[in-house]
Amino acid sequence: MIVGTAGHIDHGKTTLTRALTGVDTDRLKEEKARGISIELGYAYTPLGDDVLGVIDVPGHEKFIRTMAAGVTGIDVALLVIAADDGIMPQTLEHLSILRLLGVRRGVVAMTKIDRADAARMEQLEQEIHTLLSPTDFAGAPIFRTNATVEGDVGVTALLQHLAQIATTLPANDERRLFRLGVDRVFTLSGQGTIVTGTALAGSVRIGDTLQLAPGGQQVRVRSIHAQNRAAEVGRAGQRLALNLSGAAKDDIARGSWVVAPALGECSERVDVQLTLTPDCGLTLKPWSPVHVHLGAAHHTANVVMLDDEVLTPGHTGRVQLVLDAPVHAVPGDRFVIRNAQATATIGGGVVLDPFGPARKRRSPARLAWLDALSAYIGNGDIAALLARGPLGLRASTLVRLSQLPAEQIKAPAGTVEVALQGGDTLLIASAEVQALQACILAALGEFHARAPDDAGPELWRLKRIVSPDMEDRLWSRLIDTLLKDGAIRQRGRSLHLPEHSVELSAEEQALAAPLLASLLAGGFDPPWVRDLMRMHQMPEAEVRRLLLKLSKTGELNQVVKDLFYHPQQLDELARLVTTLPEVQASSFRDATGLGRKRAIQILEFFDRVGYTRRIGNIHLIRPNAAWAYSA
Ligand SMILES: Nc1nc2c(ncn2[C@@H]2O[C@H](COP(=O)(O)OP(=O)(O)OP(=O)(O)O)[C@@H](O)[C@H]2O)c(=O)[nH]1
Ligand SMILES: [Mg+2]
Repeated sequence: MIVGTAGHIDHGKTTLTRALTGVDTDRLKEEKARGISIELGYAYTPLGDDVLGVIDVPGHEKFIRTMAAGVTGIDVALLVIAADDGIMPQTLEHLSILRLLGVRRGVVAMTKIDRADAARMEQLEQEIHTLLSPTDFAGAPIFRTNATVEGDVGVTALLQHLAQIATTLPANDERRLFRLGVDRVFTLSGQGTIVTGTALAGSVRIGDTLQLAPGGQQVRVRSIHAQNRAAEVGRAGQRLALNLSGAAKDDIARGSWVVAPALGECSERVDVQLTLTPDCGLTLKPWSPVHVHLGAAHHTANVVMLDDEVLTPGHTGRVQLVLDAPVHAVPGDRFVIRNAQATATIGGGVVLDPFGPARKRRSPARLAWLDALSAYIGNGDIAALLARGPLGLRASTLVRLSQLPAEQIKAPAGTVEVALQGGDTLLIASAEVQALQACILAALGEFHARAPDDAGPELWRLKRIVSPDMEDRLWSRLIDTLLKDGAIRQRGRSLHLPEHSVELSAEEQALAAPLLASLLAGGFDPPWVRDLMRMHQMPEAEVRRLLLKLSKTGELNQVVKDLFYHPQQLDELARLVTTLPEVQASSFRDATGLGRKRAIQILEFFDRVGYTRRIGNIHLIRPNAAWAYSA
């Protein structure tokens, strides 16, 4: 069990910690000289079969950041209030931080009772009860202590009470993947880099590979101390010291995380539910600057509103925190925010999506997704998450969000799985698959209605119309199924509904055959409509009409007005594109032997049909956008 102290400066937190554990946590020279705590102190003592770990925090208002880092992951708060001084500003601020971070169990020590009379203590107890009554700490017992004397009865009673709480703690969640929030890093000569922190989930064994987040370096666990004892395994809820190989001390800092590799991804944008305290005296507006304390990390951030345009004191709303650096977080993680000057704690809340988007942050789909994450944090229901991921969810994303190993994630019945490149799997509800197929059919119908003379869109062009964000493998799979079922058909590279057809009469086919042959023979530089007119002694309008009709049946492609390419030649040009290290007008011109203008026209055609995408002067082949669609 881990207890964290809290309370105003000089109220006796460190003295009480020493009385409980026998350990003096004020070890720094400066701490001794000034008689105040500056750094977090750690002390351990046996407690029944268990070990009691005490994290002693500094009370000075300048060290709130250190305090917030210290109390993440504690089981029980020990609120220390001096009998003579009573409730003071950091009593209130620390209490507020404990509440915002979701610490639910607490006990109170009224210290320095040798400095107050009975009436004063009675009165202070009343004040403490009043202070705690609206909180989770309502009714917390108050122990009267004088920790400066040996064998103080109050301290003994407090220790007994803590031992009793230890027997009632719920089992820690070891099913989830390992996460440890680092609050200290140091090197031991001859040993390497040691990190300490509280394991928030999972377990770790000697030899395990973990990852730094942020940073991404893989590290190996050389040895473990759990609650100050050498151990083979470290578990959720314990304070651990991990000896890591693969990372230097400078790679890690307080606020870093050491996590299972599947949890390593970090983000600078975190969508959260934020509550401002009623007395914070501050209204948050778009891009308001704040300080964020998340785990043991401290960052500055700007606020992007997701619900209303402002957030007023005492209210809760969803915002995106745009942080100064990437952070590790999981849904349900608690955080505290302080004002821009870092002089007051103004609120806090719960992480919803650790990977907030940069665009379309407040679209209905996003807000519904955040709703689903809220529900998920409450009930752990993955089906609800899947139902809200209209384009499916990657298995790796589900692992990252739930922190459950892949084999423990049970996709609900009726989930369709699509293998993705790189080994990941896309999970999507079959109802969503049907809805997407309906969307494709509707989009094709609209396309035909708008362009009745067009054969139909190419595969990737249709995807851009229906859903540019969809995983390409899912798209291929949907089209595959629709083709197999006969719900859509393919002609050349065009997709169309069965009822949409452009037919050439026998007479037209006879006239078209020599035109097609000339275009094929023309290679990369086929004849224009006017040339064909001369070559085949046909009226210009007739040639143009026939070629347009052929392009509607997919037998030709119009690259620019009056210039048609045979699909075989386009296939070859598309193949040439893949051979270029960088596809630009000049390199493509050189590869094809065409003029610059024509090279550009062809590349623009490839852009238009969705084979390539132009960024600046470069045309990138769209991922997975195979030129010739093969089911
Ligand atoms: N008389 C008396 N003095 C106490 C008691 N507890 C602590 N003190 C004294 O109060 C002073 C401050 O105690 P600390 O334990 O350092 O206080 P703290 O809360 O840890 O202070 P910070 O960490 O700086 O916030 C020290 O001189 C202690 O000896 C007590 O019960 N009775
Ligand atoms: Mg102290």
